[in-house]
Amino acid sequence: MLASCLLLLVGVAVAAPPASAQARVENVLFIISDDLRANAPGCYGNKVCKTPNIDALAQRTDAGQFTNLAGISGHRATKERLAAAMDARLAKPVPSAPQRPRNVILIMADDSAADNYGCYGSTFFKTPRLDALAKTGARFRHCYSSAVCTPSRVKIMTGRSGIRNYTMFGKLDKDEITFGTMMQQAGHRTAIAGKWQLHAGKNSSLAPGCGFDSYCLWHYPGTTRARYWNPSIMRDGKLLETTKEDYGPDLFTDYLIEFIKKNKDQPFFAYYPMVLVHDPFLRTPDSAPAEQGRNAKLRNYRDMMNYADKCVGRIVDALDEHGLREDTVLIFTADNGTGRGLTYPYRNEQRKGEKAYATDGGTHAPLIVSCPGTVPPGTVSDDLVDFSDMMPTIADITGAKLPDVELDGQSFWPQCRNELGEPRQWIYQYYFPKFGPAAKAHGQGVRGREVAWVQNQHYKLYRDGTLYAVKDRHETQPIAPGANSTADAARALLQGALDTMPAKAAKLRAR
Ligand SMILES: [Ca+2]
Repeated sequence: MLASCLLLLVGVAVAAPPASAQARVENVLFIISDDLRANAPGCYGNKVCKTPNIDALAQRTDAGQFTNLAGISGHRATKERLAAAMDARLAKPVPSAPQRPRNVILIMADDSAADNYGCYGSTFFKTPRLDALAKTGARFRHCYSSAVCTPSRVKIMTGRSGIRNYTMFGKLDKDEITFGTMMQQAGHRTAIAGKWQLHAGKNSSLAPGCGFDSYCLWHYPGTTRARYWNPSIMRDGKLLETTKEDYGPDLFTDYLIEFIKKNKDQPFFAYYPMVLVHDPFLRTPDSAPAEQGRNAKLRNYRDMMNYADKCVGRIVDALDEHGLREDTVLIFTADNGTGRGLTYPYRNEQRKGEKAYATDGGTHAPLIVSCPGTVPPGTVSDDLVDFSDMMPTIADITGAKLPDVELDGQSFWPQCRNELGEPRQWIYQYYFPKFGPAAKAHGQGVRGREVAWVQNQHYKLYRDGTLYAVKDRHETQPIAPGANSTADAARALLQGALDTMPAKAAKLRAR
């Protein structure tokens, strides 16, 4: 029967002989589809799946030269999607290698959930520059940070789960290898600007030890509390002299723009963990001289979101000015959900910030990737992204060598280019909250505070066995085993994933 026949197409690709050909070069391309039956492509009579390139391949023997084709997998994809994706790959020209390794700029806002951004459906917050980056690049709908700063920052910088390397709030263990070191060793110039807060306790980390050639940082040894007006900033070993007219976000952005200009002729990596939009919720340089008082907090927060967007836009403008946009991959995300003191409109509801909670509102982060000419406009991915994926992705983009340690991340760079890649089936989260109520629902070990879970786009299973639908945003309706077969299958998948992770945190210093 046709439906049970396996698809087999054979093409011999013959490269055009080079001008000074010494020998004929022949390449053989062998594509094995996963679960793609012969009734899926159009050339086997299917009227639903559009596969003109596979069809064309079936008609010819000089199929052209194809290289760089990875195996295609993804059991959750439909037959139609697989067929279309395979077809798109055949149509895609082999990208030419860039003249030099790409630059990477990673920008991470402080405390703003995905629903604070226009491109994620907000009409209340104004983020035109980020929305434009999403529209002309890639946007991921299922990126998850940790619920608060430190675990997110440690994870994004090291590519490792907190169960392997989280120690305590405000600390990055000095023995960990960061993406700064990885990029420095790869020969990129490196800089960091914004918020540090990783130097608490013994054997903690400072910027130079994490591979950054230069830095401009708040919450760094020698600085005091102010991050916004009259900010306290350590810049390459010297405390900046600032006045009450100086606004921290401007200074960090200026510093990185200068870094870009200085290094425009060589590969660079810049990490910008913004101080925006964490409290205190103060007016920005662009705020109207409106009355403060009632509603000032939310009004200011909205202005701060808009200002964070403006800072991103200034970085983009600097890249444009130096002709670096197509050589530079710009990644934007945020470290955790919106502050709990804020309530803001989103679509038809009022949402309260859920920072520090393990819920979707605490961990669902924006993720936008831009690189004109490489990242196709309008790319929207439903694949899962975990913060541990950032380091392998940066390595993939630049060709840098990953450190020889146990990593939990995997590259999402193929998905940025609208290719299938190897979609994650789950992400794992380990969380040791300093905010006690966050552990109330599912805290287990180390005096009831450890919270661990695995999730995919649809379900979330805590280590204590409680299962929720991800759309149950406030996790009020646990799903009992046996309630329905879809949930049971998800439970089995997620439990299997949980079982692959260590039972105990390797470096936790509980206080
Ligand atoms: Ca934060």
